[in-house]
Amino acid sequence: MKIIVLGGDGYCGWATALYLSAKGHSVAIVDNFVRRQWDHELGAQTLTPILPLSDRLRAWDHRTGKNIALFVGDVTDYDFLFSTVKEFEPETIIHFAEQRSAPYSMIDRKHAVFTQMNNVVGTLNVLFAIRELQPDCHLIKLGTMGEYGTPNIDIEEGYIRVEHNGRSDLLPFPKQPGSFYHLSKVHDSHNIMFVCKVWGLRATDLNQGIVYGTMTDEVGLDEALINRLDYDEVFGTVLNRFCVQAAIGQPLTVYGKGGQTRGFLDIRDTVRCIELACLHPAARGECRVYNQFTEQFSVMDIALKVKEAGKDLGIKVEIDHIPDPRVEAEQHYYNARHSKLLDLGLQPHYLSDSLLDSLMNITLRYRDRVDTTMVLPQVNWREPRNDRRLHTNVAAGISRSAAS
Ligand code: NAD
Ligand code: USQ
Repeated sequence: MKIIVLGGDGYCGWATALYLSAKGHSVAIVDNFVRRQWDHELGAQTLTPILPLSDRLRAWDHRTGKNIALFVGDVTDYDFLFSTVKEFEPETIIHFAEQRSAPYSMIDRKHAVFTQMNNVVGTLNVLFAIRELQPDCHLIKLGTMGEYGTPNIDIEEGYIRVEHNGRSDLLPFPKQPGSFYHLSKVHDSHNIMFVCKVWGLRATDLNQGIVYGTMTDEVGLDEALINRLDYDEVFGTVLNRFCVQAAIGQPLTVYGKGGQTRGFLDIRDTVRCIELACLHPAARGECRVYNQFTEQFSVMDIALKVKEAGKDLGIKVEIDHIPDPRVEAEQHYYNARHSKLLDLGLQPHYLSDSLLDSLMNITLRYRDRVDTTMVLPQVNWREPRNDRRLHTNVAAGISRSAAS
């Protein structure tokens, strides 16, 4: 299959591009390296020392004899996207190329506006390019479980049957997103659903939970192929962050009570879920929604698991409860369905002790690279920064507010 991976230099995209290339598909990566720029902006860097993309691709070619094509550019630039799709003629486009951090989108007005423009405009461009050039192409779009929020009823996979005043309909599941980033995904989902209906495009919207881990079979082939592992407060996600915090002997930063419950999955399951979606495309005019996670845990469950794993490795792990910088329910009902990818054949890697040990071992290997000033949360949902007063970069703003 000819597959374009938009955002293939990122965390999920890199692992996916290698996995699909290893399976014999013809893969092209599209990326504008903006994720690497955000690290510069924030003064952060991945725990693992990732190489420039051209070096990573050379290493992949050298190791496996497989070539991954590269198109460097911005998906919000329609001329660039158009020429890329025209040249590569993909049968599937996997769209990871968005700003994916909730805290980044909540820094201030500029970051909120940028996030929604980047994500919504990029996705609209992808939809128009498919319609104009490859109307049969299957779009696999990364959404998020956070689109649903935490309703007090079971979460369905995309749609819910509603009975109202004696009538019944199958409707999109209600959305209660918790950040400008999560909202951008809701806007995307509506646009995708709309074009499947009006233009007959085929799409799979994968509402993914929080991904953890960094190792896949392909990434593990060579140090030059190593994937990113973010631990900073803006881009680090909770389980990856807790493993790094344990490795450097800092208390785990549980926000508030830690009863916030989310869906989680191993990065090895991310790549397999994408493959399953590729191999079983949506029909023309169909907009499928799959909930892509394998287990649900509360933040406290995760903290206690990391503490336990620390014991096995002889590390004493402490847990701190710090004021929650986000506006979210700290205790709530959560039960989300996730059977459609299992029905297609997903065999999950559950969060076992051995898996946590291996993730902790990676964080221990690179712990000298950790910048401890990047760990505590500074972005506050209730108090966005005033961007008119900010003429320096965000990192400077963050250290100023930390100092005051
Ligand atoms: P990432 O930031 O590591 O990767 C995104 C990549 O897209 C980066 O390489 C970036 O440079 C690129 N990109 C962004 N905007 C672009 C643009 N306009 N043009 C070209 N390239 C652009 O993110 P990730 O963790 O790999 O997440 C990938 C997708 O999966 C995102 O859409 C995210 O919302 C979704 N997702 C991620 C997680 C998670 O836990 N990481 C969970 C659920 C959903
Ligand atoms: N949290 C802590 N302590 C921390 C970090 C986070 O208690 O040090 C809490 C947060 O308050 C939140 C939960 O952990 O309740 C998850 O936070 P997160 O930063 O791990 O994940 P989130 O912001 O939800 O975003 C991540 C990805 C995003 C993806 C989303 C999937 O960055 O791209 O869409 O996970 S989901 O959570 O299902 O929406």
